[in-house]
Amino acid sequence: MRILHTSDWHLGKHLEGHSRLEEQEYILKSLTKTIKENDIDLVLIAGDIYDTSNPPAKAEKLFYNTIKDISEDGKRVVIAIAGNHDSPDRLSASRVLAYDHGIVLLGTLNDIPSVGKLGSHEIIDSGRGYIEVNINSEKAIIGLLPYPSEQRIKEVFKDVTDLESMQISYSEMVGKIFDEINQKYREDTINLAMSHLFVEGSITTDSERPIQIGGGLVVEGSKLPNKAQYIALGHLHRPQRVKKSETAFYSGSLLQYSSSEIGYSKGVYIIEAQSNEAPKISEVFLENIKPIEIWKCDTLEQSIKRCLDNNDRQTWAYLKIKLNQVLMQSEIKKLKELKPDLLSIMPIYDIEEELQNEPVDITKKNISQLFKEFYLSERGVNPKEDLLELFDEVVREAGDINEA
Ligand SMILES: [Mn+2]
Repeated sequence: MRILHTSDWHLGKHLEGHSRLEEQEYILKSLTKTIKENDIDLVLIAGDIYDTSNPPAKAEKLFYNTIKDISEDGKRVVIAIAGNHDSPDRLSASRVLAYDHGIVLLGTLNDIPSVGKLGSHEIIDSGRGYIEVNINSEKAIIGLLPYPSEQRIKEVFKDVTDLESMQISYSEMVGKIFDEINQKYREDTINLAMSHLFVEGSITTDSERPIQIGGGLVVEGSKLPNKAQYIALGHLHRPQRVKKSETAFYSGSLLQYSSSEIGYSKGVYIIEAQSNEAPKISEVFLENIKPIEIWKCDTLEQSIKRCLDNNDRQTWAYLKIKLNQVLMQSEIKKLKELKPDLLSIMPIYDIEEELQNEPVDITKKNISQLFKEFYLSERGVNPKEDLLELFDEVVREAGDINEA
């Protein structure tokens, strides 16, 4: 069986107010071509299909058109699960219609796919967290755990009355589901799993909405189903194999979604799997049609030239300019006209550099002076007089309280 693993499409996502839909459309066309050329039998989409729980109509249209095109009237099986950005109900709303096209859409663990026809293939068995499919006379058991939010996973264990007293952690709850999945796997089947979660020790970027804040929703690698031959994960936008695991991979996002994703290529994984054998895994890179760049310029003139020179190039750019005075509105307007794909213009004032280079003995400065310098280094301009007065007032009041 030839499987393709992708995730984190984030359809409808904006970058600093700019739509990425055109790029998403282009890359999905090219991905569909890759899928067809490589004779893929099964496509796994590991969550974050959309960027928000209420995606724009254009994003939904792009998703439906794409999966319909990929499945080629049910010739190929496509399975998509909800990520932390998706609304589970919205993603799976059309699931009943989708089976005919060979498509399985799963919002939560409570969605149990129906046994029966799946395009030209068949779901032979299903239950909480798994399906068994027959695709071109090869059988696969696929563990499926759509984004297990804390609330959704607790829901699963609501009958376990002494959950609180057992003090069972999030990682352990997820582990219990994966245990159930592990027990379904057989020697005569291709054994796979797919989920959308954060596995301990993985590398993050700036464009994921963290689900691991405070360490609460981190899953230990040892909890993943160890009998799975391949585990397709979503959430992290940098493609990577999970630390200490031979079988679990994040495919990464479809496009660069932040400037922290500049240094490496986006991709998908193709897995050639047979029962009872280690699968062959290869990475296919996705074209970077409109890269994000950071331009550092020493003067306004240099910035204007840079915008002019790159006007025709397909690129997004964060512009950083060294300045010793505030940028005029007319100058900002001019730069944006020359390069409409400027994501932001960040002035770097010389004063800021001076502040950074000079060791400061803060004990020798009063708090009002420190506030003024901090404001200047953050905003690039001096705080207004009334703001300074307000700050001093707050400091005075805090002082009064402390003394009281
Ligand atoms: Mn994501």
